[in-house]
Amino acid sequence: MQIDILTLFPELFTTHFETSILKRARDAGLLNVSVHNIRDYAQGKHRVTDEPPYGGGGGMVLKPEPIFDAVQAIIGLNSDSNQARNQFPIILLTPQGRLFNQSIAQELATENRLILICGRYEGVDERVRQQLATDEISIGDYVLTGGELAALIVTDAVARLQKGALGAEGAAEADSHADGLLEGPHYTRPETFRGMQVPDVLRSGHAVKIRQWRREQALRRTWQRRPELLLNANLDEEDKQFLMILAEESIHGM
Ligand code: 6GU
Repeated sequence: MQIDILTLFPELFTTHFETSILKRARDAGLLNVSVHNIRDYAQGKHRVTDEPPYGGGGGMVLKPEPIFDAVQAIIGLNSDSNQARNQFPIILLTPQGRLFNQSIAQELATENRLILICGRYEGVDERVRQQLATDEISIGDYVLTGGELAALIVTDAVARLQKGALGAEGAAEADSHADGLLEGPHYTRPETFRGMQVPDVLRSGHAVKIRQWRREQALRRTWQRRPELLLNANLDEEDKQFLMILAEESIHGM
């Protein structure tokens, strides 16, 4: 997969992509991330990328031309941004976008290429949304100074879903949120730490019991912390029965 990131602050991206899983994904040829400076595509001696908004009001707005020109140069088309729009997602990172989650990450992970445009300042000229972006993504209901951290988050979530990016086969399937549930607890050595024991079942070697215990822990944790996730989770009959038990426990104040 190829990910192109357009930003006014390319230096914000250097360290993250050199570490751990992302580096492995790049080294294995599963992923290539290219960071492009929007300023390189701005015109004139001063390469202006932002200007005050029409109609007044404070702040600065990113100009459309450098962003359109950058996308066209990156994808190597001579004229028509509509051609590009049909080929792969061109995503504007903005607090007004759809709220990013694991299911959007899974959707994006199936693409061959993504273009991520990082907004800055008070915003981006509306014509970028209208004629260039095919999607708009926000990472949460709070305001950041720019889309760069959001682009890092989207890239990280998508990269680790590339086949072979994670060490263990199936590691991504067991993630929190992968099936709509939070993950249960994990333990490693030592067996006893400051008087706290690893649950017996995890040392039992009994694969079926371990699976069942983990499933129940995931259901319990989701029930306690994010009950609204259960509405869209992938649940079988056994899961539902266990949730009934949890419901009864809470009614009887256990
Ligand atoms: Cl994508 N950009 C900015 N500037 N703020 C945000 C965001 C994005 N997502 C949440 N807050």
